[in-house]
Amino acid sequence: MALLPILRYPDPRLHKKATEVDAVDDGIRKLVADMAETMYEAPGIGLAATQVDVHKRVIVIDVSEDKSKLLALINPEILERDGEQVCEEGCLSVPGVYEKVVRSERVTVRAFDPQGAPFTLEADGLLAVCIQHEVDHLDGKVFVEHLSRLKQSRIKARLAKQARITA
Ligand code: GNR
Ligand code: NI
Repeated sequence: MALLPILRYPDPRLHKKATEVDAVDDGIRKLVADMAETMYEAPGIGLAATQVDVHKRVIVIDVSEDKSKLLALINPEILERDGEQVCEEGCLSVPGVYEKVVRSERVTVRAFDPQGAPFTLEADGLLAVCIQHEVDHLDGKVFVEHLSRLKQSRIKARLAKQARITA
């Protein structure tokens, strides 16, 4: 297992569209294990491969209280969406920024597990938010892109300033 460095917004690599995994092999299983370790260590409730500069359609999620329910989704596809919810979101690639985003309340997602078996999951609440947030990453979209242009430029300016201070 290994901890992977997480890309920080605004990094152009966060806007690459990830490609489908064509075979769930040991390389993908190692990526899932490393991403899970990186997510738990951060700590976060989800991580998309895009955030660790691997542009393959792989996400890990664990929204459980005791961090005991790891979900790995390979080639996730949102088949159905329903309703609306507003959640204050954060992102490991946008540290220190928390903003309300409107998303679907419920989603049905189909994906492959690390054994290569297909499964379908119905999710609502925070899990549904997290699935949508992570699938956005795979499509090159960071949550701040759901906010107004003004908020986006303020966030960019703040993070650039912070990067100068910590450099
Ligand atoms: O750790 C995370 N918390 C979170 C809170 C509200 C909505 C979405 C998230 S996902 C985030 C981890 C992350 O950046 N995943 O891409
Ligand atoms: Ni994120």
